[in-house]
Amino acid sequence: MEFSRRRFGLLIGGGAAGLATGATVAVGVSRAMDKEHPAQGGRPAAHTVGFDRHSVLLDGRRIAVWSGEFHPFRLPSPSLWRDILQKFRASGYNTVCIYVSWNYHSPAPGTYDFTGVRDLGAMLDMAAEEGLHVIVRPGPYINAEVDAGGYPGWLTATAGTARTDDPTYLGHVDQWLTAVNAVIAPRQYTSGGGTVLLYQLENEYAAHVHDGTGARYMAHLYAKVRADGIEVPLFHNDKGRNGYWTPGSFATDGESGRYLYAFDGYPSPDDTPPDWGLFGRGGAKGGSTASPGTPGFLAEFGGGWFDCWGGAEFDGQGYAGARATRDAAYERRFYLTNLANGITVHNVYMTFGGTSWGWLPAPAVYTSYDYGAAIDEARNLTSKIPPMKQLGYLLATVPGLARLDRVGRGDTGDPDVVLYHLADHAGSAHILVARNDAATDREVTLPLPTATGTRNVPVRIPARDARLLATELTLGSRLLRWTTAQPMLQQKSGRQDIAVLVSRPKDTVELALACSRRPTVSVLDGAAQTSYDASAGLLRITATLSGLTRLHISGDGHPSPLLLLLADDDASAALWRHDTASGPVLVHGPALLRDVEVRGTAVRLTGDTTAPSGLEVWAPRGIEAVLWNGRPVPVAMSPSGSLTARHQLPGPASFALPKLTGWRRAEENPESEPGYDDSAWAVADRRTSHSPTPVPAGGPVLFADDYGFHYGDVWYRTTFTGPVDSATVELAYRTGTQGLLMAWLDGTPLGAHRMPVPTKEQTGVRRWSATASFPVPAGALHGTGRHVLAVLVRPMAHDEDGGANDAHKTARGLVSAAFAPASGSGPAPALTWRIQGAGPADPLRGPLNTGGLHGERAGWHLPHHDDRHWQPTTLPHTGTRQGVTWYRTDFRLAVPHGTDASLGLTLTDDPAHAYRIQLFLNGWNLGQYINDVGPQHTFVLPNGILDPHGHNTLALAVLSDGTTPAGPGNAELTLLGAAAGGVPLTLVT
Ligand code: IPT
Repeated sequence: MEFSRRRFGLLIGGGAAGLATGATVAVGVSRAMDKEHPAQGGRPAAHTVGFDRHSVLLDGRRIAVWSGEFHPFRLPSPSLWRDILQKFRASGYNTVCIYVSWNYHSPAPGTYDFTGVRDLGAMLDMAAEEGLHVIVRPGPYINAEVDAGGYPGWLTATAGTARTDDPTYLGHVDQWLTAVNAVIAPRQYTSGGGTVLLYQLENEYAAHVHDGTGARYMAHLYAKVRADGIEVPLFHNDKGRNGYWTPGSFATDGESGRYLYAFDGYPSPDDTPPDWGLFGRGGAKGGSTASPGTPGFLAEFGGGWFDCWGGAEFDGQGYAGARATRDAAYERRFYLTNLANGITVHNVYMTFGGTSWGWLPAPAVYTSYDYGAAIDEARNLTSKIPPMKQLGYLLATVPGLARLDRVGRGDTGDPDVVLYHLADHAGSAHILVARNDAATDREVTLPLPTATGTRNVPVRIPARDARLLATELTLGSRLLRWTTAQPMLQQKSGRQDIAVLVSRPKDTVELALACSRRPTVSVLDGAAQTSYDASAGLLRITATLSGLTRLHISGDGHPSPLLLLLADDDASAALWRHDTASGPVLVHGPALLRDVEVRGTAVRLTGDTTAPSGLEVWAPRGIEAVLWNGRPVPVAMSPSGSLTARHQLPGPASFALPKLTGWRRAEENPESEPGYDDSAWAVADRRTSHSPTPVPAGGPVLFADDYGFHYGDVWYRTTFTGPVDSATVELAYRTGTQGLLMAWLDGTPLGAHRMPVPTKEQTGVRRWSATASFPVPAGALHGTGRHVLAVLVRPMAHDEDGGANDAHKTARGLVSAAFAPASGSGPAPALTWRIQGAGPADPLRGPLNTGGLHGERAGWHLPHHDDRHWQPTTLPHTGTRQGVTWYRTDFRLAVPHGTDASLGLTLTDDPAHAYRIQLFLNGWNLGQYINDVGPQHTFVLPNGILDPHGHNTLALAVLSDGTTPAGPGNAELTLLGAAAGGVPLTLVT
């Protein structure tokens, strides 16, 4: 945990990291790269990552890889990465899967930055410290709803078709891979320096599958990555179970035994879960035969879905809508089906979605990438966590689940209820997954296979839900003959065996435990009926679940008593297991258990409470004392054998958020003024472009990317002399959805034009373009004087390149601009344009932080900008001026120490007002608000960027199109979550 204080940035010149000549790489230096943890290089591998057709094998040990997706680049605050990683591990994941977005790390060709919020090495080290394996996916193409699908802006202006074997493109790719692999290679599990298990090549590459190009491209990537010292298994995520890029399909050597087939799936909530593994129909492309030699591997499986501008995906409900439709039942129904189908490498995309801050978001999506995921954008665990945890803990404590053999389908007597029957290959257990595909709850009688014959047991399965049942399951030294409650975990703590089984609140569950001797049973908590059948040697238990039902079972001839905990989902949300060197620990009560350390006779727990909570600890033998977040907690031994706190742990302290007042206001867009000096701007005089957007006949090229302006707003100016006999000026432009253009003639607004938004049916058409046609005011150009036409374009982002057709190179900015000649007059004048966009990349905040507004170039967004001469104002504010106006204020926060508060900025106004805001917190561009489009009103302000104990500066850059009154309306800080606990915070400076 101290490493973040030791970490520092270091610049390595070209070649030092094995880069192509001239490249500059800045990397963080951290544990895995120092001499105690040497990098790879010639010595024998410390560990192995292998696999067979059933699962991944770590050092020969079978493991189900249960992974969640998290994008560090969507949380620009490294100390909070640890928060997310701890929440992953506590929630039952053993692996985190990350994309690495090339554009985030590369402001210019040959320059790669892995420092600060881009410190990939630090993130990988943290994952290792937190006991998580890592799947890395550095592209080069990632998609991921980010600008250009992760390609750097500068790559949009280069030759060579991307995602092919074009040598120019591959030259750039190799430079990126060299840089990123230098960070990853020493942190592989095999090198002993880290926990990187698997590495993805490319992303959902469905083009050029059959024409040779794709195979050559994939083979090149394979060889390059291997040459860079990546020795763990590689894989590709097929866009569906198409059988694309299976082992042997592209690389001719070296790949055997070290390459996996994986695929992605994003079913919608009312789909019937697909059978694609053990229960699939097979065939050349599908089912279990897509890659018979490798384990079932879902590289991405929907844990939610992204929403689009205007809230199109979830009927304006935003991510609450995603979470409501892809809910806990969705997770059980699909993920348990995946398990039943032999999927043993399973990654949930997203588990924490985060924020597409700055100019990261692809055109379709807005700033929040919450995704409706199990952990929300404000870092809160949601109601989607319990199913994840229940399954994750089960996989961790019943290792046989990493290899299940198909037995067949059971008959449920109900065509809507599917029953998968599997057998634990290593043990005696039968695992059953029962799934209700109907939109109504169903009560069915399930035939459960036991060693003593079929047991018919009644089970209620809610609409579109599923559960896992088991028979002949070993619990410590005992055998559970059958259970209709889903096993969640088993462990031995102290002198007793503990087993936890779960179901929905109010479910009646039935269990039968093999007992050759009549046991002594006490129901310690809750209501349960038990009966002993001496002739069958069975203890039968039924209970209707409410909270945590506890039974203590002893005297049945086994060395240890058994504590049986029957938890409903809510109770399971408060149960946490953690492995320590002294043995497993189980905790009940708090909102989160982050870490456990056993020292002498004390167990030191760290974690969070979100309300006053009980605390109960089942600890290894000999533990007498409990500390919670460093403070001793008086405990007593409970009848359940736990150390139970005598008093509740406190919840978070309450505190007030300041009102945002003291606003100051300044207008800008000096670029629209005729007298503005644009002599330093680039002349837009290029004749050719690598963009697939046609250059208008006769040119010139006006595309912003061709002049090095890749992110945010772009200005164009042309100076010409009159007279011009024209009634309109025609400005053709491209921006991606929700883009905008404004024009001024001699400083007078001509108007604004907004990119027409495609209907839901048109969303597949990505290359939005439009022509703004503004009337020239009568007589404005009749004289012989000098005139200036100024145009501001707000491009939204580059298209993604899902189809591998260079869509990311589609033009942004003006395409053509001319006065339409009046009828009967001569040709309109040829215009020479100058162009200006974003300045040099911010070395701290990266290349995607700012665009080309005057205020951004002049640092108006930065905390130390002197705004004393700005005009004091209050919000809400209304005005109809066309152009750019900034608002700034400062506020102090005094969040109590020890409280992890997650804050947001909420903007609201009359939805008829047409304006948009880029919001900057302490200089960081944390999002774009479009008042009359939405649906996002609340923007997460991550701690680290936000100083919760100090002074903060907010700057709003408002673009108003002059057609309606423009805001900002109301702006206020909102509390999105608070916990007593959290991780140590380091400010990002
Ligand atoms: C798949 C991509 O691999 C991933 O990057 C992301 O875009 C995700 O889906 C959607 O959020 S694309 C697939 C759904 C066609």
